[in-house]
Amino acid sequence: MISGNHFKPNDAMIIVDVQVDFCPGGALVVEQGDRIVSVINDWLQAAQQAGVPVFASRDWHPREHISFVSEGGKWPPHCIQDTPGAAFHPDLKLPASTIVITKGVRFDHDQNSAFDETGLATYLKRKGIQRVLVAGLALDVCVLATAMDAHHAGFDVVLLADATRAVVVQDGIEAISKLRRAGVAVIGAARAEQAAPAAGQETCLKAPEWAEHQRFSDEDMGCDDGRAG
Ligand code: VGL
Ligand code: ZN
Repeated sequence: MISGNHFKPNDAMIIVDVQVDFCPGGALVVEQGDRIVSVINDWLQAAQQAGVPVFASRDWHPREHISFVSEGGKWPPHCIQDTPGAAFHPDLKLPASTIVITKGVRFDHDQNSAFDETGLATYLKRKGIQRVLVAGLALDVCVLATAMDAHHAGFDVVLLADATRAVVVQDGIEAISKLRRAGVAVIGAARAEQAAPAAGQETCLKAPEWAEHQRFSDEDMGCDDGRAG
């Protein structure tokens, strides 16, 4: 269970691209992408109870977007504006107050990060937000870019490791390493209390369930608890 005391007063949640096309059966499948939905719903419920604002980004490409293989990009066509694949996952329970961030609409470059030319950092600062909790798809692409940009914009950042999955699992593990090295707190749902660790307390994380069959180094996860590596 996730309770309101996992939040601090100036928190916001950023749910990245939990869309049909990134889930099994979609156009750009993230393996187990759908499994994060119930985990995120628990966080969303707790966020609502705590009065924590929720932001949800969506990839929202024009047809023939430059990120598509046909245009010299690296991805199959996905999340095309107003198609069923671009919809949020049907089981995702976004609060009515959710602010949607639409990205990937530009003709000149892709926007992996929810902060890329969206004005989001400006808005969050205006609202006094100091820390963002980030979850969603895909860890190695848009979640990584969003969490990194949030960090560079001066926010404290928490990645919810059980509420994300990668296109390429190994790249997801590298994304976690990179984020940790940058100073992002990485927490698992089972250790949700670490969303608000005591000052100076070392974050120690088990390998998330999705990566348990992979080899984790101590550096990836912060400590060796016997499950990792
Ligand atoms: C994403 C690949 C292409 C993502 C978006 O949301 O992570 N990945 N476009
Ligand atoms: Zn895209």
